[in-house]
Amino acid sequence: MADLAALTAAVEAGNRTDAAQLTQAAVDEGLDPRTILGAMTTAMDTVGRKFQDGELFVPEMLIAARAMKAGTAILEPVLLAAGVTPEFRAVVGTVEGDLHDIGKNLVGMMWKGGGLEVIDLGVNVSADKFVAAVREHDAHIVGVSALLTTTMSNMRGVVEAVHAATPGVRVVIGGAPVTPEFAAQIGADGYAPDAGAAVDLARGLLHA
Ligand code: B1M
Repeated sequence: MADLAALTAAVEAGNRTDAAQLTQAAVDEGLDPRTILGAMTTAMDTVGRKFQDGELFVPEMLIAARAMKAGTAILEPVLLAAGVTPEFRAVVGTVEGDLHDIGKNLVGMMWKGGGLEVIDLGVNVSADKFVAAVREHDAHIVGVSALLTTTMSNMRGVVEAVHAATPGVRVVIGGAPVTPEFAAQIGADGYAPDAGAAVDLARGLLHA
């Protein structure tokens, strides 16, 4: 019998072999793919919470995301065949001039783990590129990361350009030098201090 509790535990522990096998077993048994995905999302929610609380660190979060990827690789064709697609799409990128991508990648992984479709534009992304990607993918939310005090000022241009070109699309920001006060100052829709909090922030904004 499919063991979804074990699947949740495997993803949380970052065990990708078990995550893949347990996902395959659940698929073979004909379980609703959304239920299987839910078991993995639950694990990533726990990982995000523990990360926020300082109980887990970056490596554990990365291996959990990798285990979830092993499961979703099996699940994706089943979800597609069942006509299940993520309700919301997100565009993420590191702001223009900035090449740091580890935090941005974590946010992207956690958003995927939280059920969003994520389009990752990489690093050194201009405001125009963010806008073009939002239009191309009909995205609902944009996540912008900056690690340098010299590049965080470029976030203002992204917020303004996305809001002007695609009203209603939310822009959230984060990264080591970024503060909630700065986010408010540049008109961003939100700020998250870490990748776990970014999931709660996106959910709150998208379901508002
Ligand atoms: Co650079 N670097 N770096 N660097 N680098 C820092 C950021 C720095 C603090 C080091 C220092 O001086 N102590 C400093 C910035 C100083 C400042 O501006 N205040 C610095 C500098 C100066 C530079 C260069 C200018 C160095 C030089 O060439 N003279 C240069 C800049 C290049 C450029 O970007 N144009 C540079 C280059 C590099 C490397 C390429 C060598 C490498 C990046 C590799 C890569 O990313 N692929 C690198 C690294 C690794 C670092 C440090 C050591 C680590 C950054 C990191 O990945 N942290 C960093 C010092 C440090 O932080 N201790 C440093 C781990 C990561 C998980 O954390 O990205 O903060 P972080 O993400 C967190 C949160 O911030 C948040 O969630 C994550 C955790 O969950 N978060 C978001 C991030 N984005 C978010 C978005 C959100 C929400 C939350 O919503 C969308």
